[in-house]
Amino acid sequence: MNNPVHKSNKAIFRPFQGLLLFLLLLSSLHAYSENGYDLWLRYSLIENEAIRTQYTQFSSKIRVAGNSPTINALKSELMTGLNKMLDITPQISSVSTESYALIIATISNLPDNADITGMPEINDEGYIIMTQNVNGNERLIVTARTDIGLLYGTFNLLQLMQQQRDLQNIEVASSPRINLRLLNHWDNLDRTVERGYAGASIWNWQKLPEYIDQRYIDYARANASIGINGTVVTNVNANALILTPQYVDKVKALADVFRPYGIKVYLTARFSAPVELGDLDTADPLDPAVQEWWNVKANEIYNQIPDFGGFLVKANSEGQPGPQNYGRNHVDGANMLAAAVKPHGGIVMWRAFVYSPDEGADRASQASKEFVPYDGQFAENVLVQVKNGPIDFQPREPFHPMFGAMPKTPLMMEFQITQEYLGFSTHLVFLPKLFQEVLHSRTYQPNRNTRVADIIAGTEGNQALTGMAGVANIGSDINWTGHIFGQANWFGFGKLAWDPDYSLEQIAEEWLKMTFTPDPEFVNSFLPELLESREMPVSYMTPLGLHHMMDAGHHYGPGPWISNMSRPDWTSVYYHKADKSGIGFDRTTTTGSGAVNDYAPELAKLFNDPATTPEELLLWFHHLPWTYKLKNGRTLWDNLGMKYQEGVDEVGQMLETWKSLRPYVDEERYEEILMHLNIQFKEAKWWKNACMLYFQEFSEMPFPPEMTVPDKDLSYYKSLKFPYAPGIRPSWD
Ligand code: BDP
Repeated sequence: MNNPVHKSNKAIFRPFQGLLLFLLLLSSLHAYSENGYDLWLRYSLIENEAIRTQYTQFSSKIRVAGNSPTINALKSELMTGLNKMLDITPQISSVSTESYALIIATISNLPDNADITGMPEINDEGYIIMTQNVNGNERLIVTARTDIGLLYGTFNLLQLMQQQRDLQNIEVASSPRINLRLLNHWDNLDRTVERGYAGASIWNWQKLPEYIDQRYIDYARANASIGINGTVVTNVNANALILTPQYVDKVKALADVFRPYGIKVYLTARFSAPVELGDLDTADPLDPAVQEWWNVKANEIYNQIPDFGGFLVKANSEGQPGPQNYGRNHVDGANMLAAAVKPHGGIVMWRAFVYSPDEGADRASQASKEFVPYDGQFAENVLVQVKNGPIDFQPREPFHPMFGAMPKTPLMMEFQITQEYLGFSTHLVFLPKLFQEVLHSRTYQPNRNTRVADIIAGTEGNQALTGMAGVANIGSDINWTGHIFGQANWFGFGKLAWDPDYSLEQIAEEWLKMTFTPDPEFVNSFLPELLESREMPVSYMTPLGLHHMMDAGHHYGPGPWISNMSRPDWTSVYYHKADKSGIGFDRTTTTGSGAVNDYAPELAKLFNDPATTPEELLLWFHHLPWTYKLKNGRTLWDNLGMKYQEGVDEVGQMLETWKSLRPYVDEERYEEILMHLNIQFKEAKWWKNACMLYFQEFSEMPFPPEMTVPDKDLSYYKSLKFPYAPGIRPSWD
């Protein structure tokens, strides 16, 4: 694209006045090009005079009380933000007098005449932002119980400013509802990222601990700005080397960078580390020598990193070692590690994503079968980390039936922010909508109105430990997430981990405003597309409850024909079960796998009957004839074709909307997003064509008239191979 108006904001004289005016308008909107590195912390200059005057007034005399690395981080963010947004150099004082226009201080440090009575209670990480009238002048107060709370409050204030919100009479009181708000990086020590689509790992292990990349600081800023307070820096498919002193030194350097921002570091623990690091010949969790090995290891780590968070463990799953290798169980394994970190205040997050050795059982039931019997047996500093659905981060799954089924165990949510099964970093998909759909699902246990969100926030079980993890989509790409809209998923994850009831519209709106522009024309045009984008891949990949039909290994593109893998539950045919009689996985009680009974009886009853199963989950629970009639009176076959087509058409529509927003977005990001949308459109058609041609071999029915007929035949789609698709685990090549 070679449009001069994007290169300069100087007037360009042309004979046609109308055109000139148009160009001038464009040029003022396109002051400079951006590469996405600044995320939602761009702090662009505020041009609205009224808003700017108000903010400048509040920024005229600032007092930030306290003195700690966190307060220093806060001050530096405030300086940067105000300087860029208002083009001023703010004066920040720590001296206590009464005449400040903006006061940032913990509750115990507030001046006598600052009155916060009547504001809702906040917890230790929460904050209050409010204005007060002192002698006829408005004063802005940011207060909290702790310095971290103040940092969160300041970030929030800066976000309100970026959104150009009127701060007059503002009253915000906000506290996180979940304690552990963590990113999980599936990053390997060689800097490859399992299921990473945004370049290499941001952790430069070779240069650590001495070399501190500016990215580490910006990573911490971005996370703190959305309330994320922990990070697991290594892959769940773990490498024992990370536990050696050489690497712990490097992890310490990261922990030192993150600490002022309230972010704790966690590591993945390879269960066989005592053997692999050459010290013992067993990793049996009941062996006292093994227990002692972990105690010593924990001491070593805590000596270096006193606030180390603890361990995340993937055990006895996909080839990872675990207690079952020694005839022990998950409780034995988790509790042994928990005992090692307990004296230091650490925790263990034990993953429930397991593969049973019994391949005959329904994969959807495996975790429930293995874990539910252990309810109440885990040590008090253990959380069981459960994926949002019972299979594996599919475009749509019902919520995981373990939520609600283990009332005596703290269950932690695991979402996937990286888009392994959702088009990598090429497809625009607003995941917060998927996350909230799960969080708001009713479990019916322990109570009728209990939702998944209530269980993970601990309100049902009164548990002390609560947590939510997101598998990060972050890499060394200049824009962090490969696709600029991938940033919205990182942002939205943070907001929902803070409050699972945060409004989706608000998340989308805040992010659009801060990432692009608060111009209502722009925001109002793209907001509906963003919200709708969650449903698009469901329609063009796996509609009506279909799941796990991605091509094998790398999971890039359609592979409904995949049938020959070392485990049947890694194949697509295992999941869709298409044959001449119909399609879908029968999980009902009488004729199927019985997996419906992993849910509360109320739900099992609904899911047992196709007539009462929500249509979007129909083929998850039922194997139905191609001619089965859906609510619209059309056959299942026709509906499949219509859904696939709908997904394609909606992407096409989103692409057109984006094109219409060209005047509002700088050239670089506009073009990047446009190119990605074009790829998504092409790939949506690929999915539709490949799947419908494949299923037609079984249905033997003509495509519904609504569907565009594929322009290639099935053998073409089957022939496509992608040996170098990104994100694949090296050992799975
Ligand atoms: C699967 C991924 C695999 C992960 C695994 C896990 O394909 O790379 O290691 O999940 O969560 O979705 O452990």
